[in-house]
Amino acid sequence: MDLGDLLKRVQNWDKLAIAKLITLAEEGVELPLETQRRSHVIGVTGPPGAGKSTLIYSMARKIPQDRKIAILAIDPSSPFTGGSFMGNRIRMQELTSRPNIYIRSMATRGIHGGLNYATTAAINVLEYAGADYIFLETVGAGQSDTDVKYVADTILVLVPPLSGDEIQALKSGLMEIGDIYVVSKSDNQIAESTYRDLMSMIDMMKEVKSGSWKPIVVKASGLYGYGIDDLIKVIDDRFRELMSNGKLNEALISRRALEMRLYAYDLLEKSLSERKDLVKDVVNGRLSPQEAARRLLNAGKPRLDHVAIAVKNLDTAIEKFRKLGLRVGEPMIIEEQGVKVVMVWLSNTRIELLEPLNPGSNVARFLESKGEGIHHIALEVDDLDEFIKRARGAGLIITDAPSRGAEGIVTFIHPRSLNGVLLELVKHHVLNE
Ligand SMILES: Nc1nc2c(ncn2[C@@H]2O[C@H](COP(=O)(O)OP(=O)(O)OP(=O)(O)O)[C@@H](O)[C@H]2O)c(=O)[nH]1
Ligand SMILES: [Mg+2]
Repeated sequence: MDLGDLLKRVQNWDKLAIAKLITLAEEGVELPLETQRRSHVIGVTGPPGAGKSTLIYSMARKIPQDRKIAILAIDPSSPFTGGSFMGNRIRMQELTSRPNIYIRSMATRGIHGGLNYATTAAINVLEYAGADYIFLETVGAGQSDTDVKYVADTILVLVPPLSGDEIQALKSGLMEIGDIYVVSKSDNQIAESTYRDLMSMIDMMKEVKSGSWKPIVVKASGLYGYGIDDLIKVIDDRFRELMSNGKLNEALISRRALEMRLYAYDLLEKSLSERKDLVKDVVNGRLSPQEAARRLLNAGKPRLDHVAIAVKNLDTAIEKFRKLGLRVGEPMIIEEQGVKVVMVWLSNTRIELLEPLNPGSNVARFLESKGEGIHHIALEVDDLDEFIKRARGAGLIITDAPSRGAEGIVTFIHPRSLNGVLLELVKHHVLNE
């Protein structure tokens, strides 16, 4: 089946297709999905055995069947610990048979115990599929909670019936991230005092927590279905508020940024293992760790931004580069420079293909006198003015005052003053500038 068909089936909430697409994402297949906000992503966290799974299943059973629900269990505890597994599995099987409910557990962890990129990719797939609710179960421990803040619109913290001292002893990180606190297993007698302790704790926190949403404390029992309708109502109120105040789109930005960060960590780990030589140089004192880090990331400047090739016919040139298996961008017309350009993306730099727009242009004259070939080399610099000063100091000729190019401010060093090479200097636009 091709990807287009698969995506269409995913958008029709075909559960098999959803599973297939998430598997592809887990395998690292690149899926440039455009995500429109429509799902309420709800992180459910709390200490091991707090009743998270039971509560989620109980809510899923009560949410109207015309709503689409996805449940992602992240880092589920081993099936062989605790007595909870069999009971959960029976409840889970009952839910998976409903067409509106999709359940998946994701056993993989990211580095430092945080979320794995597969999780964020799965959330994107599920939102794309049109889920109304996406429940994300994580064990309340360490990095995965910090990460959940970046992907969830709402965080439910489950606190089982505990004594006041035990609540104090809960990891402080866990007690600060909640939008909704649930005293779980509220069929238990101690639940009432846990509720009171939590209320007074939250009251103190309300003064410091900014924003219009004030954390709420709810009592519920997933096992006996008590308090579940109220909890669903609180969750839905919260979603309406997030939709009306624009927070839903802010959350999308932080989710996609986390996703990039997770992929970047992955690449970083890979390059670290391939560049043992850099570590050795740091150990020997030949390189500072800062410089080694820049080299590892290829982040030092000036860097080679692109090599430009003048061509007579852009379309036939594009064809050739495509056949080489390279990723070719969209052609752009740049009136100011009299050219039509397209970028060919390589991992560390780009090739720019230039076709003249009119016979009088610089590139047209180049083609006439020299024929097709390398037209210029472009360096990306941090401080354009400083670089120009240095070039002038070295007796090089700057052709024009810096002006706006396609992606930033550019100027050129004349080939006559630099061994026959036209050198473009570019300072990229900063996002939102
Ligand atoms: N009395 C009572 N027991 C509950 C309730 N909810 C869950 N339990 C029990 O608590 C145990 C743990 O429940 P789970 O729902 O698996 O808890 P969890 O937080 O998902 O556990 P982990 O994923 O292992 O961290 C099971 O034995 C459940 O039957 C409840 O509302 N009341
Ligand atoms: Mg669980």
